[in-house]
Amino acid sequence: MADTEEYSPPKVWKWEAQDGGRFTNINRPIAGATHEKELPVGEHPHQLYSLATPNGVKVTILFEEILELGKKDAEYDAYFINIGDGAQFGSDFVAINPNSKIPAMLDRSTSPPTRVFESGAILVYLAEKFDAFIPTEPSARAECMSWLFWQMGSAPYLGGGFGHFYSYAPKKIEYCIDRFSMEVKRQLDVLDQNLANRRFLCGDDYNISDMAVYSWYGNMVLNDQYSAAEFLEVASYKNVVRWATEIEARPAVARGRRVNRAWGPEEERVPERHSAADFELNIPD
Ligand SMILES: N[C@@H](CCC(=O)N[C@@H](CS)C(=O)NCC(=O)O)C(=O)O
Repeated sequence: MADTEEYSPPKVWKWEAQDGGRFTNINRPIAGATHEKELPVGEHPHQLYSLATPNGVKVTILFEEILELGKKDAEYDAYFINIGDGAQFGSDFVAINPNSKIPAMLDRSTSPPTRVFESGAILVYLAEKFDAFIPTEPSARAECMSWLFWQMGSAPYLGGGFGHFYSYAPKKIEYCIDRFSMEVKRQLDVLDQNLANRRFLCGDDYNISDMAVYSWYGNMVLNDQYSAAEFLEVASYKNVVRWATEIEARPAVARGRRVNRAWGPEEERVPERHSAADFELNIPD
């Protein structure tokens, strides 16, 4: 990769071997499947193909929250998609998500089965299907959608921008780190000010927007995402920390965070989830 200071873009960008850091081997400028690959299918109505990243866990948290309400029709099989190995470019996966990113879901309780991709769309689909964690009154629903879409639009600055340049890029580029630190701190302040007078993002009730925003920004302030807690002084966003701590203590959230996780302490991992019993096989202390 050329030095930022010296790099002068050619007239036409070419796809050449690049030193893109951690994701170099899977980055491609074209869409579509790279290989034929059948996906496994379990016995439940919902088949989830995912990974315990922030975009993945917001969906498994919602599944676990709905199941916690006793809605057994929300049962799901969650399969591990190894994006480091390029599993998101397999033919069956691409048929569910042409964008080749986790999470991707197939609802086999409809005929024909319904595919859903984009984590925000999956949250809305499931919340509407099970009439849970989504307000029905139009103003409350608008507020919920606003915060949900805020997350979908904002988190790429946190992950793809800040996280990439602070943690993953092959070298530290001050301009990029400054630009995205500024934006992420502004976003944390947006949340902090909103939560100053609200228990949850939309007021008194916990909903899918909390699950989505918690998975990114809650994880950031509580679990040192990108090892940047000190750098971004995340503890200073006290309302965000208080809100995230309350959400993280929910049993369904604790379970959802473990699904499709194949890293971290062995006993917390649940790489595949097919029933509640999968959590008991690895009970954390
Ligand atoms: N906007 C998408 C983003 C999904 C996304 O970026 N997923 C990442 C993991 S968190 C992924 O699958 N990356 C694989 C790749 O880029 O090839 C969503 O919210 O579902």
